[in-house]
Amino acid sequence: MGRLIVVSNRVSPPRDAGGGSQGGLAMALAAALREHSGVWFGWSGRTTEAYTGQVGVQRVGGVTVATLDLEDQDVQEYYNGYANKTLWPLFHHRIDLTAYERAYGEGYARVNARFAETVLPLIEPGDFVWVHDYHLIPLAQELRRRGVTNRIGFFLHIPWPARHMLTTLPRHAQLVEALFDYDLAGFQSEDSLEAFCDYVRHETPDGRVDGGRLSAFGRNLDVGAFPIGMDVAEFTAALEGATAREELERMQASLVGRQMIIGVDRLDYSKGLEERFLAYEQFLIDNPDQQEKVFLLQIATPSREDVEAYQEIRGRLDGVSGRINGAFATVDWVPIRYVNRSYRRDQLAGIYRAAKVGLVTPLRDGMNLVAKEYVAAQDPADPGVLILSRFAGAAEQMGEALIVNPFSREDVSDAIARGLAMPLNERRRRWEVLMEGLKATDVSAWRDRFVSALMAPEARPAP
Ligand code: ADQ
Repeated sequence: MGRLIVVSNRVSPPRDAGGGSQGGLAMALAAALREHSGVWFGWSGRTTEAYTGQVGVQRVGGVTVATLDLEDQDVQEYYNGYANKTLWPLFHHRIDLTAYERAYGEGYARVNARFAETVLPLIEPGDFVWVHDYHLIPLAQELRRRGVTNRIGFFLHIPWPARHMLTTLPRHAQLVEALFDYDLAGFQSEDSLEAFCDYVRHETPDGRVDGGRLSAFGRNLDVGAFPIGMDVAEFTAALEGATAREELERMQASLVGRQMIIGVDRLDYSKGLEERFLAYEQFLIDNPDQQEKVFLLQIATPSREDVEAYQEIRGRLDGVSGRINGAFATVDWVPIRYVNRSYRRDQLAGIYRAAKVGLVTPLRDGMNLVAKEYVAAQDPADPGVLILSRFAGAAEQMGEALIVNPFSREDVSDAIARGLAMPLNERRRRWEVLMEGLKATDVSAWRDRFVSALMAPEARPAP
């Protein structure tokens, strides 16, 4: 059996075998790489004045990691540009924020070619290549041009956009055609898979959809929904550790008899934070008896700060949270605790557990692992309630959450009221179903499903 070569924009192998406070995705991929004695390849995160093409190889936590430095122009055009100012907003249906600049497209193509050139010597006959996310859609095409015939799979962590959104992108057909150089393309949800099939059916001259096998541009592509899971075992262990327990006690002491609603997100316009604050304000207006009895803790860690849209949303959130706090706060109660720092996973576990309601209301999200982590962190004897946007991929799997329309303040306000008042037996019944689902579809199951579909396509069960 060949080795597994994982390629992603950034590499984040666990620093030690246990993984410390790192995320489940890094842990899951590292475990697969150890099992298949593979290599994880990606950008080092460093820039050099001029591109060198040199690859740094290291062993980290039992995994071979190979990294490439990029030059400043690459980072501007490929990473900040095409990836984060073009594809990210477009795939999250924000064409108002999408930059349609040729230079970005050229930088994207150039960096994908550079990735291909540098990873090429690492690929041996029989190896399997697994490419991650929107940064690297054309990578297989670049590898094929260089003679690679190995099986190559692609997994998209973000949603695939609706056809009419995608067609606003100049050269959209090129982007989709590039996907047909993979052997397998995986999506987070049935919704994303369906949107991709819809494009192939209607926008390609020879497109055909036959179950999980598509054909277009004279080639075939296997596709499937592979909803990513969380590392339930790692998270449960973290929850039992001293840090999580201390954090839980600290949070409980700070409640002073109030109920906490929690939001945890990267500070990103796709996460619906402004709409969430306004919906919570609506809840305070609709339920005056609840004022001073609840508060919202919103943890939002700044990200992509070089991109203007992120600076702008940060400014707006400062404004909205400040206005709501100014309007409703009393001498000993602040309605929104808005925190811009990041927390370790074991701290987060304790914080989630102290919250009566988990408020996860992205406007559009590939999956959303915070929804899953909130559920996994709950006390089985007295679990909290998850409120989840219908536009998160997670909603397809988590029907026992209170599913809401994040664009409707009233809808979210009603759900908050319902969640806070939900009787224990209903909370337990819903939580048990959700938790069973998390365990059955955890990150190892996701990885194994994808890797086996890539390595042994004939063994793949019919969809
Ligand atoms: P993200 O958009 O980053 O990921 P999400 O899945 O919600 O979104 O979070 C990923 C991880 O980051 C979670 O483990 C979470 O705990 C952590 N995290 C988020 N905010 C944090 C904070 N403020 N402090 C500390 N940790 C925080 C993309 C897609 C998602 C998809 C994932 C995985 O956008 O839809 O679920 O990839 O495929």
